[in-house]
Amino acid sequence: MSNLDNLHIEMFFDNDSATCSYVVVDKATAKAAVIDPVLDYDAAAGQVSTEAADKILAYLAEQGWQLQWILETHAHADHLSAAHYLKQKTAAPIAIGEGIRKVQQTFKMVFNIADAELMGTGDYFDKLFADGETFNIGSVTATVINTPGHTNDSVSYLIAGNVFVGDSLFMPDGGTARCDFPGGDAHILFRSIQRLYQLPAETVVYVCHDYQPNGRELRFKTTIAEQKQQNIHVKADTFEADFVQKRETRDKTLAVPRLIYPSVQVNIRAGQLPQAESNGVSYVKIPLKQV
Ligand SMILES: N[C@@H](CCC(=O)N[C@@H](CS)C(=O)NCC(=O)O)C(=O)O
Ligand SMILES: [Fe+2]
Repeated sequence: MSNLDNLHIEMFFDNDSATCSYVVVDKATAKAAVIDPVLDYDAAAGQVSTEAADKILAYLAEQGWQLQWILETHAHADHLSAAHYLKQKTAAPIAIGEGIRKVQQTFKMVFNIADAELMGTGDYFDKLFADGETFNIGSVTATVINTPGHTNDSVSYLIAGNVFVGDSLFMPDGGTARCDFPGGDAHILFRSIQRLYQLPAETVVYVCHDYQPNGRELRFKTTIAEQKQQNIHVKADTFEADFVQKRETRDKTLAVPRLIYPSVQVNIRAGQLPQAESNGVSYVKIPLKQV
């Protein structure tokens, strides 16, 4: 049997943040990876909970599959990651692109985090992937493609003819992700998308968010060919300058994500809550700005 026949992909949707998390399994060896797992968070109450991650754990247990990797496509700014929780439960390592160092350093400054808690060297993560690095999910080879632009650390995972692009591309009618977070750059995103567009036309693209434009049904899976023909921001023949203008114009209209502060502070720590203070309680900070 080829790698492709052995592979099973299951999507788990988080309604609150419109996030698509994935379980990718090599059925031949029963080894699995989870991509972009979500930790539930009630912002008003400051309550973290694990329903979404527990669903993934229950699914893996039911199927008899063993978690080998916890993969992040980037440090998300709109939801908390369940990576640390899943690592506690399964002992699987947490991996992300090596650009996380830059992201940690940026937000270490923004949130004034002490060296003792966060160095900005990729600490908290078990594995930092370089561009082109390969790793195994059971007997299936996965390749890391650096796709920065939405964030400095954005990567895509190419797994046996399937590519998990994080937020570098949405479904064709959703276009692309914003590039206005610290470290974001529309020029760089355009070049990352050109790299993805070099993949074979039939490569299946799995997105990390679907905001269901115009109220259509949920979609999370397309192909490189379909993206090149139909993506509303970047088609095969789109010029970089035109994309950048469209992206930057749209970014000026977007509100700050609702969960950006808690998300970033937790996710640069691989889903771990900030160190508890002397009373045993963890806090997230909000840097206040005055006009
Ligand atoms: N309304 C959402 C927005 C989340 C958001 O900004 N998502 C990013 C990806 S992390 C994005 O690129 N959105 C594109 C868009 O809204 O056009 C929230 O508050 O969480
Ligand atoms: Fe994102």
